Amino acid sequence: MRTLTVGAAQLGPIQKAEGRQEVVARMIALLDDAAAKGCDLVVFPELALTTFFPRWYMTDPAEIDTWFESVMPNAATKPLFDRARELGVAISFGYAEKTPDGHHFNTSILTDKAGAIVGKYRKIHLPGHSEFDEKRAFQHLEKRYFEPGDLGFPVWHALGGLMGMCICNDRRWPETYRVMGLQGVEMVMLGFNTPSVNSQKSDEGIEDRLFHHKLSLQAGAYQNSTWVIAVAKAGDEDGHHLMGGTVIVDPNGKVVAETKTEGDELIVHPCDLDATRFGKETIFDFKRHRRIEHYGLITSQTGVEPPSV
Ligand code: CDV
Repeated sequence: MRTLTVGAAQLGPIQKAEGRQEVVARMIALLDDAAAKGCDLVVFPELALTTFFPRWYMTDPAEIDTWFESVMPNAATKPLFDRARELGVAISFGYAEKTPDGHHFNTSILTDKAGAIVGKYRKIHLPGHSEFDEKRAFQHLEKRYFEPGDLGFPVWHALGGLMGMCICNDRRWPETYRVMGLQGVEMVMLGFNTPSVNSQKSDEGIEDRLFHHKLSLQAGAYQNSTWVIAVAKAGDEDGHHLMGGTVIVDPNGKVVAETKTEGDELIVHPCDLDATRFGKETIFDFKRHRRIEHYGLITSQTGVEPPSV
């Protein structure tokens, strides 16, 4: 057995006025709890340091940049890195990244147990729109504030296993898991901020949203025989409700741990990375069973093109 004890550290709402220092203090409290419960790794949500700012329409580049981090760790997050190193616990969390040459990404990182960053992922499937959309009940401006990630879907040898990351909307796309699955991924870590109502369809509420969320995670885990750790930012952020639904999914596609609240909450599960072997060596033994000669459309075409009549 190669057991990695994982803490999925859900964050409750972060209001627009809340500073990074306050949020980092909440993250450290969850980290302390996780260490006391024997965690090797703690996973936090997407854009963990701030409110989900892409709901706000902004035009001033200087104002937009206040939501971004140009160095990591920085003054606000150093206490988190320091505590993780003291405790000997690896961490993963999401933040808005501004690169030295001015690019903007929705990013997540993985550290080792000494607090060194060993993996970085930049969100590839950016949902939403880039201009103000008056038809929506609320805005989702990720395409305005971020560029699509430029690092692919890497998998890292870390923490005794093969670790991968994706972010929020990426989890709805089978390609996300399969590209990591083809690198042997044993654990996919992801954070999310999902509003509990569809901004373009008011009758799609929290029940449907949680269903689609779990459906995607469970399928991705099963079809690639990997653990999936999915961590929410939840609750009411300045009148905008985010669904919870933090879960740990095993390589059979079963939910083995789940949060009960919409606040800061830790769930812990001992994840045996060797439990990924059976699926990878039998029904999802890719080398034996995949038929890539029939998959060309997946990478040669984006939209739907029905056959001619
Ligand atoms: N932060 C996200 O990527 N949110 C998206 C939108 C579409 C709700 C999601 O897939 O959950």
